[in-house]
Amino acid sequence: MNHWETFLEPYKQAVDELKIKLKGMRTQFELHNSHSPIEFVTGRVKPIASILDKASEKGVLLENLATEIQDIAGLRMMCQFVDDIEFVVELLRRRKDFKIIEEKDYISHKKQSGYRSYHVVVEYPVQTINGEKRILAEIQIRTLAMNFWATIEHSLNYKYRGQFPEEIQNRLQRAAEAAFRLDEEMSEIREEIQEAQAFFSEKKEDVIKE
Ligand code: 0O2
Repeated sequence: MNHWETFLEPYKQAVDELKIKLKGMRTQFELHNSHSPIEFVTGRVKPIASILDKASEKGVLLENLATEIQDIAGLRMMCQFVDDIEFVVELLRRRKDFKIIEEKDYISHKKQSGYRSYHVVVEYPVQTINGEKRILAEIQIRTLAMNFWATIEHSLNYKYRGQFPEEIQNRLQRAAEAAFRLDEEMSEIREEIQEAQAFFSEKKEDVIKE
């Protein structure tokens, strides 16, 4: 095993374990036939090149990566409605299997770019053959609309390396506004959407029973 593989192994384990645990939350809501505030969960270990880019941008020394780069292990939880986000964060706060060390609310305080999301940085204990290793992981909680915008902006950012042409910049700002309004509109008709979804899942169960 080379140095990077050894360094990243506990992060990989943490992402795998957390993905199962966070997806388990969704399954529990489904079993109780209640609206799941969690639509889907994804996770990844940051690629080495991105770790190095971020370290050099922030002036972080290689020996300080584990403490200074908080999102080497990254999880995302997508919700249908903005109000679901606070509920999910509260569920995370109540858990006993990790410790929240920081929360960043980019929903009440959106970033200059237009980015909106709620970030929770946790300290997660990974059990290794050499004992327990506590590592940092970042859980991003966002709506489907916020995720759509962030995914597109992220790929454009990769293409333009942060130096967007003015027209693209303006369009991204307008798209961020549109995503914000979409979330607002969906919240307004939340009750109707949930009734329709409950009706649909009952119908599906009837078909399975038949
Ligand atoms: P990737 O490829 O997703 O891993 P800080 O030191 O706290 O000010 P830091 O460490 O960048 O800053 O933390 P922050 O602000 O919580 O952002 C970490 C991650 O949030 C980013 O990781 C992105 O995933 C996401 N993010 C933050 N701002 C934006 C944005 O303007 N647009 C998009 N699309 N995503 C954003 P990375 O390493 O940048 O990228």
